[in-house]
Amino acid sequence: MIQPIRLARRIRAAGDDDRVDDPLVGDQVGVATKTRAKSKKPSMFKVLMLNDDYTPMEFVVMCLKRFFAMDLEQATRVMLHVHQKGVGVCGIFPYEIAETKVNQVMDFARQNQHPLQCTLEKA
Ligand code: TYC
Repeated sequence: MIQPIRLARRIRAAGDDDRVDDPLVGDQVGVATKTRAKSKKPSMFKVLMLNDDYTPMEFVVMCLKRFFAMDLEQATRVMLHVHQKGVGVCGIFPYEIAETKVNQVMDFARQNQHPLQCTLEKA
């Protein structure tokens, strides 16, 4: 009687590499494997805005709208929070995005000769 060839059944998942379990090679017949490409979730950073006595409120609101995609209401709420408490969170991002946003705010403030300060903190 002819024996059917057993084929390796393999569960594939997103992030698999392209290794194949060949059922005709070696003794690993019919072994289901699941491999996953190594990926690490990025650590997140808060972007903080600091209060000062000189930067106009309208300028802070403009920064929050421009660089953090806030609408007028959100931006006004965050600006007033910073004005009253001294510091506030503009958003939480992976390191490189957070760093870029800090640089964008600081460059824009410098170009307009405002002392506005923005910084990073591990979330
Ligand atoms: N304190 C500023 C003023 O009274 C306004 C201000 C708000 C400045 C938030 C900086 O991050 C800031 N004009």
